[in-house]
Amino acid sequence: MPSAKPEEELGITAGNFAPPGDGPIKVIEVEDNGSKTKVWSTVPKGNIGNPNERFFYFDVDPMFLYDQVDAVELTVIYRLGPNADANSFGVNYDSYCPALKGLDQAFRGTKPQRVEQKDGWNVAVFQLPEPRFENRSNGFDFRLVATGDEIIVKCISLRISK
Ligand SMILES: [Ca+2]
Repeated sequence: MPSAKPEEELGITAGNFAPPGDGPIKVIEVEDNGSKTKVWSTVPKGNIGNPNERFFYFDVDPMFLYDQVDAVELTVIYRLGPNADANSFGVNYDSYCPALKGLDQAFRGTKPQRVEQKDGWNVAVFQLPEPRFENRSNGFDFRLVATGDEIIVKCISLRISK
């Protein structure tokens, strides 16, 4: 099962577009149950496109999808900054969906998850039907999306859906 967190990228690699690129990120240290933990945070991307958007890109080891599968499940342990739009957290991913074409296929969207703002971490589980993961999302396989504030990621993992 591919997974990633800072300094432990096992089949999933975090992308970084330096500002003012499309998806700049950095590693930060946070308090987590009394100890310091490294997590990723997006950073504002400047004047490219909508400055309110946050994108966090990921690349997946091609061996994960060497066969076509119906769907994969993406689990993200995360929180969003306090000014994030509560209904904006979602995923865009490279899909083989035959009903979509071009960029709509390369950046197929999931339904956004409603974000509960609370102390600690949220867990989001996204179903990604018809995944293709051939680097068509700006050179990556999928990206997390939110608006209004930073996306802070502790850990991310993928598995083939049953
Ligand atoms: Ca890839």
